[in-house]
Amino acid sequence: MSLSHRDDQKEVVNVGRRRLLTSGAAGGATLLASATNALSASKPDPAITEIQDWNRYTGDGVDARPYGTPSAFEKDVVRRNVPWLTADPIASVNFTPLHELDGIITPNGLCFERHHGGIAEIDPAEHRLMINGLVERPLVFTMEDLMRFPRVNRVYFLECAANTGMEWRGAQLNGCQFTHGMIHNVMYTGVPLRLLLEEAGVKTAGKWVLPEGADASHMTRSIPLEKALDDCIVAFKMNGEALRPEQGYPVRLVVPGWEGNMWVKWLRRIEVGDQPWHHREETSKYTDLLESGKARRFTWEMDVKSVITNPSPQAPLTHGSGHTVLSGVAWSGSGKVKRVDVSIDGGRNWQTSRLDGPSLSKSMHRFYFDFDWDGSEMFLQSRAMDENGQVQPTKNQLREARGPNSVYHNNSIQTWHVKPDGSAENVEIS
Ligand SMILES: Nc1nc2c(c(=O)[nH]1)N[C@H]1C(S)=C(S)[C@@H](COP(=O)(O)O)O[C@H]1N2
Ligand SMILES: [Mo]
Repeated sequence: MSLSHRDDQKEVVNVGRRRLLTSGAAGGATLLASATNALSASKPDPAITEIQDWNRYTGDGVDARPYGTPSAFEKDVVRRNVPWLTADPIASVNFTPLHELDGIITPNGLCFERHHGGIAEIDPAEHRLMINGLVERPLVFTMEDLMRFPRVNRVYFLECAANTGMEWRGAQLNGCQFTHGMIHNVMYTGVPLRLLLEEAGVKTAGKWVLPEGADASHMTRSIPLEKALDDCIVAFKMNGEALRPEQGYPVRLVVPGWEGNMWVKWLRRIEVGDQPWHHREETSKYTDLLESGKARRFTWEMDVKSVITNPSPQAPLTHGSGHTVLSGVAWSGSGKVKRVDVSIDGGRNWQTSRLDGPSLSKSMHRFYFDFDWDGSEMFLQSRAMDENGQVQPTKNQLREARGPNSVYHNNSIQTWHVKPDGSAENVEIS
């Protein structure tokens, strides 16, 4: 897309439309007097009085953008990585810009990426999914075969178990994109894994499944058969279109509510066995070493959690005191979020926020807290509760339970320190 002037194009003069826009702005100003700038006749606003280029010239035609991309003014709304976190960008991670998003769906191009061996670029015509091991009939599916099974649409969050892991010992990264951005929330279309396993016929001894990725990391994780038969999906679409290569094109496993590592991308094989395999990603990784020297393992479910996305360090308050919209996201791997409470004074007083949008099990929920900011400093916190009565802990409660050395499954309450100038900083309250 080009933002350049195009004087060769025919001028569009639309005085009637300009009049309409002017009176529209004046009417709107009465709505939220303190939240808008009152129109002043003495200082004409060129945004109203001048004809802008986009009002004067015709724009791009329908052949200019066969696959649409965001406005050039949204160029900072991108995934970001933290170079010092990993040795190289291949076995690495980038983060969803949560502070730029609203509602509950993560746009495909902004879903954080986590891969251990880079992005596999797979030709779907050459891709196969095998089911073997303790089954009556070992099977191989092409993508075309998969498309002939009955399919379902479900919205689920995927959170990496390491999300917020860098914050365990103290406030570190300055922005919810970095502290909480290893999460995305997507509508998947795919075939229930149960249907494929039934087609293969799981033998009575079969109690576990091992999904395997076709990428260079050969990602494998042990999943109990009950979960595989319950709500797992072999998905080929995200938000209506094909999975992106970085999300596992042409097919990935969806393991609702459970840690992201188990959602094997570029899914090529599912082995059925009688016991867990104890592979790398469930022994040396994705386990939590406690102070006793013992480690927690098989910590599959993601705990109830929330974060305020606006304001936050990357999204300061720029409008001064008065009407303020505080917003954030909440989720729980065990079901729906029932309530999110918000504190502006570091947890002394709590008020219940307004949940808005679909409330779906194991999906992100959006919350808002509309209030009058008096312009003094704030310590913003949010605390989510799910339908099963689980409540987000404070950081100290979490450290008391698990010791100082963990990385994974940090679902503790986040604090942003908002200063009178509206800027925000990641802090910890003890
Ligand atoms: N094949 C394969 N699957 C994989 C991975 C991988 O490196 N290879 N990474 C896992 C991890 S650790 C996470 S958190 C999620 C990330 O999914 P995303 O890239 O769609 O955000 O994919 C999981 N599935
Ligand atoms: Mo992960």
